[in-house]
Amino acid sequence: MSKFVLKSTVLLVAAGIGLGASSVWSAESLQDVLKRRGLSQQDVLAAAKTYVPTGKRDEFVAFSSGGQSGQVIVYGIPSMRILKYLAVFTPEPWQGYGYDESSKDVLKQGWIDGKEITWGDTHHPAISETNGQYDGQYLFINDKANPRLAVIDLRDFETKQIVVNPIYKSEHGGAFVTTNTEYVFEAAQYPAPLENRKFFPLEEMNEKYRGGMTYWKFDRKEGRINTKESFSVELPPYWQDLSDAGKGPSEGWSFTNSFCSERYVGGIEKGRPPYEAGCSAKDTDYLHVINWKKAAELVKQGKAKKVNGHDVLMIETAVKEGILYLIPEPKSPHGVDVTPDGKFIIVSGKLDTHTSVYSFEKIQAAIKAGKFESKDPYGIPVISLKDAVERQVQLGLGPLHTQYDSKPCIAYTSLYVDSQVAKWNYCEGKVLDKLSVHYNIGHLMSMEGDSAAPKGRYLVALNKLAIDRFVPVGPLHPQNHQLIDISNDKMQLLYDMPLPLGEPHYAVAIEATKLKPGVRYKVGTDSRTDKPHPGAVRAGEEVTTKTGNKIEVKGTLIRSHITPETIEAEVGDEVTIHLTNLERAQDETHGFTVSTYNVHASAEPGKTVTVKFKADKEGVYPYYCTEFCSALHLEMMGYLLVKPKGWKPTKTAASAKAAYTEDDYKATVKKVADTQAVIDSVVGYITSVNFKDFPDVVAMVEDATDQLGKIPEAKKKADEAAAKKDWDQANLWSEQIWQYQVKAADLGLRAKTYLEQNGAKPVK
Ligand code: RUQ
Ligand code: CUA
Repeated sequence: MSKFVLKSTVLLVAAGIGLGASSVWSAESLQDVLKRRGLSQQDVLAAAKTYVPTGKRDEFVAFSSGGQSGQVIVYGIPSMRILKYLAVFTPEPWQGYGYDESSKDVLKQGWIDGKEITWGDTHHPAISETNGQYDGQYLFINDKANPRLAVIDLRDFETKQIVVNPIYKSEHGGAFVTTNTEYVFEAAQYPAPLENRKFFPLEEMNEKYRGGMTYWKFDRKEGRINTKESFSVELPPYWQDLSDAGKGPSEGWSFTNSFCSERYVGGIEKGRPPYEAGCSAKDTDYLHVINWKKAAELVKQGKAKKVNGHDVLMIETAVKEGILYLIPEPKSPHGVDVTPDGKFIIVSGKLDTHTSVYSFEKIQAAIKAGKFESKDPYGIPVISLKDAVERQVQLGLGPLHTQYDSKPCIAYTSLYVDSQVAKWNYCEGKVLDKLSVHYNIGHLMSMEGDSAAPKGRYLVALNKLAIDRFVPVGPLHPQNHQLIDISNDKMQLLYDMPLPLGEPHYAVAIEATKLKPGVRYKVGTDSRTDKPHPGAVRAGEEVTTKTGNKIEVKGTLIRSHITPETIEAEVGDEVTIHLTNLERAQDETHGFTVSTYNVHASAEPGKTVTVKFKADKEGVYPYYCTEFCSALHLEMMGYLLVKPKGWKPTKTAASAKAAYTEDDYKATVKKVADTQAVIDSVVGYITSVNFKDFPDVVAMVEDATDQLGKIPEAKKKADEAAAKKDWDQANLWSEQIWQYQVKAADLGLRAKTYLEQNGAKPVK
């Protein structure tokens, strides 16, 4: 039908028939559109660089912090199309996150002091690395507000683990990974006593408050952080900020900024100057330089002290063992970024117009020579700035973060106050180009731009303010990510992308081809353990059991019914429902909810999910599939019947007046036969080509075979009923046969289209 309409429109236009050539919309030329929409050549060029036509995909995938939403936002580059929100620290209903049992368990790992926390302030995502390069296997992100770190498996884009920092009360400089993701680390932010639930007055800041650096041991085989083998290095109560891991020659070391090394204690309400004044009084703060490899060995040798049950290497030990050094850095620094070759560390001071390039070689030489300008109040050796710095470059006002290009020595630094990106050469100390952004850029991100092998091409400016860029939506503005083309000498601003979740702090982007997520689970998988789910059943094995007041349902989901279709309970029963999605076709997700019981699950193909609740109110509660999965999705439902205690039925299933006649039954049988002819022709086509070479088609064929496999059972029931002239039953079971056929035919047609579009070849 739609093909026909399209064709006739084309014909009309070609023949010049219609309302006169100039008013035929489809004949509008590019020039006409430019004029009508007021676009310049430059705009069209930008559009051509970002437009991704239907059916085509993006080159890069960005993972952006979702800020206070506690989530991660995934979008494509250069189209800037949002692909997904990943539920991390915050319940997210669509994915069932926080509404089914296994995801509730993940969120529960993030409870602190027995308290449920339902949000997070995510700042810095990091992709796992192999030899310093993004490998696309895992994503990590921190929560600044409630010091935590999450592990997301990029095989299914699900959050698998949340760990609570055992000694911090706030955390900012994470997540960062070491060259082979041996450790994921995070630095503290606001100093506090390390011991949990311990009070010391602010006047004892210098003695009792501490910062720190935590190295979480990542077990790649398990895909989880091993908390037992993780440790921290105690640091002075300087406000630690961002960090980065050494690589290449600097591998084994980590670098962490700090500000407020004044250790100022505010109190504006007592007439004292506020923190913002007291924390930026000095001209320099400290870059912390830590040999984490040696620190890990020292911890293994038992040189750490247990604080809250966690290994902490104390400042005194770290100094004695020569693994901790400080270097002055001007002034209130924020970003610290190791160059791709690992030779330099670039630091920008928020209140300084310079960006400093530190040389790892010089730092090592000073350490080796024992050449220190002083010790800080905690006895940590301080290397002088001039002994460590390679050069300082004047970039502009409020430099913050630096990212790297695929071209050697080229870096991009965000200038917060100037609202600009500076492109510069850190080997020669030359500014090459500047581009204005809108407005007040924080982080910036080039493609794989913090790895050992940046990919260049694009840069995204993560702006703090959007101001006038978008149609107004009230005082709370969307965030603004601006896409910049960096493939030429001059940067070109291409696109403004409003992000409806805030505040995104940092983002990372990876080549799309490096991501290899699955499209289905092995049938009966618990996605959080990656093992067979104990509540999983196959088709025909569905069962409901009751022991005491505990009801356990092991059911299945397949287009278009939930088995079972009734769950009977008495008030006060504890109900556990496990559901296995039997589908193998891509994107055939079913959802599940029970009216008013605040449960929801998303069961992607093959997954088994569990919801649990107490049936604490008498009544009738429909449950249903929440994803529009098929033409009869609305019929994919059932009833939870919560009966009063001791309730007995007064009526048996009454033999109501027959609703269907023999003619109805015969008509249905005819419909079934006609549909079978369609199926046979589709099957004929599929088996005539090399469909087995296409895993997606094989999955669809399996699903279709599943559906067809249920027909004999239904046919037997229909035949038996017809023999007894029970036309109701005979007709309804025949209708069910037709339902199985329709689903099989739908899958078959999808498979056929796929084969035709992907060049299937005939087989003999
Ligand atoms: S922040 S604008 Cu990374 Cu939390 Cu710098
Ligand atoms: Cu399954 Cu809708």
